[in-house]
Amino acid sequence: MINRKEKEVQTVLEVVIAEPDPPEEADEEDNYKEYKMGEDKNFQRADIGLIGLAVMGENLALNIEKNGFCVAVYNRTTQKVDNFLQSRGINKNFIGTKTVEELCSVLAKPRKLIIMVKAGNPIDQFIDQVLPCLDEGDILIDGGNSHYLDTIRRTKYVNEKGILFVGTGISGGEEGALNGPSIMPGGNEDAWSVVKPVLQSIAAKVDGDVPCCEWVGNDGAGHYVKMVHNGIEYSDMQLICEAYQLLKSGLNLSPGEIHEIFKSWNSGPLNSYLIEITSEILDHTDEKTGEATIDLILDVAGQKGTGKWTGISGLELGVPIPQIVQAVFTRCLSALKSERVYASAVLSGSNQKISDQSDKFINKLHNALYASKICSYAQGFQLLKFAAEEFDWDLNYGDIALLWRGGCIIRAGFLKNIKEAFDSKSDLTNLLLDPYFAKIMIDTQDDLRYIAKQAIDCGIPLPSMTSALNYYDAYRCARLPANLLQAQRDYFGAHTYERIDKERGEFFHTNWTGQGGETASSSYNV
Ligand code: 2AM
Repeated sequence: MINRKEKEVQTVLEVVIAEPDPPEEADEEDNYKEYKMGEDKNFQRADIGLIGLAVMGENLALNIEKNGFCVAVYNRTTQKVDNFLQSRGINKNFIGTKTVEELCSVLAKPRKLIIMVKAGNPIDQFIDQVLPCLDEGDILIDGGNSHYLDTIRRTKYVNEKGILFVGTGISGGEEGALNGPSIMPGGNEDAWSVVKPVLQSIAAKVDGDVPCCEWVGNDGAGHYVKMVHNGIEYSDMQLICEAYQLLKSGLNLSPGEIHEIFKSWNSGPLNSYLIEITSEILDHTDEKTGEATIDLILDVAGQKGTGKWTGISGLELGVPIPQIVQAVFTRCLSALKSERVYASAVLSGSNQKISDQSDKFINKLHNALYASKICSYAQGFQLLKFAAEEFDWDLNYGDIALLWRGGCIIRAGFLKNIKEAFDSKSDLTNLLLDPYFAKIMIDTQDDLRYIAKQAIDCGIPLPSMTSALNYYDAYRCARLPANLLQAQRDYFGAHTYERIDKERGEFFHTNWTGQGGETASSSYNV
């Protein structure tokens, strides 16, 4: 006998899962509370709910179910619920629901609901729709690509109604969602102990059984870390593309030859998901034409905005992340395809060719790519440090490196070394100052210079690697020409400057022309 108050739910359960009866003692509400998640497949109150059966939601639901949990699913277009339960969800521990009320009524308490709907307004709309059906202590988990400021706002809003909110970054695409993504949860820490068993069980694992899922921090911290992950991803991809272009246009290598190079690089310090898939992409042949697929793809890059968000945050917080911003702009430049084609016939470049034998060049290119990658991660982690200060997040950078070690798009062998760097010095100012990475930079910087020079001489664009080199050289420069910049600002705008022979914080103004007054802009603003 199913002892249910909700008649509708009973009907749905019978139709959808047709599972045996729950244990007798589970009839009462209190017993539901005691019921441990995932323990009894026959128990019909779901461990967790998932809203939004698009690609990520569907795969995530399957991942949660296969880890032993009963998942109630709901989608605005309810036909998708039926389709799912009749296809990939068939004969599995899912409960299909057709209304938000029904969804909430089948969930064990405290309710845990993962929202996988389109980022932006749809999330706010769904929150408003679901709130009346929830009780104090229930937990809403936004697993989409939400902007961290939205997550900060939503955490506060939902909290005021007595509900706990978790905004979690989930990276790894479709495959990761199904088999183990990297999960970056933030929000109300009170929710962590409740959602931890589910989230850690479905996350990617490294070193055997270490989950790539750890509590990140308050309100928007999880989504912020995911955003920076994406910014670094933009930069990683751009660096790989630059190496590809040098091998293709500089050394005139075929896709097959470049495939072999990336394949060999993947077994060294550059070992990473992105290098691995690059190698596989270059080995792919178009079925129709028999040509390398890569040569048939239009060179116009798309973007969904998370790189831009990272760039904007860097600008707002005043953190130098030139490679991430450069990667976004390089995508924008690629989009000007017809202009570029026209310009290629109008504007001349260089006739020089790469002068060295290919083996020597390829080895140096490997090191240049590695050095540039380190600079890019140094920028990403520095952005996190400034954001932690700004938003009062207690971020653990070693843990963040761990979260990115598996499951996500930027997963890479060297994140283990980044974790070690921050674990041994949690207040490390910049990754470049960690002894392990400082040594690599010192050892590889000449190769980065060599590659930059070759590209410049041959007229091959190298925006991100040269940006990395400039970052490195500027960061290690004890005296930059900003003294002149300050003088210029003071000359035309009386903006004042600090002096090397005085204490910091004391500001001076010079009457440069003898005609301006002594009034500085601190007291006089044009
Ligand atoms: P749909 O299938 O009804 O379009 C990705 O777009 C997911 O977000 C889909 O599951 C989609 O549902 C859902 N979605 C988009 N806008 C939504 C909204 N305003 N409310 C609820 N779900 C929405």
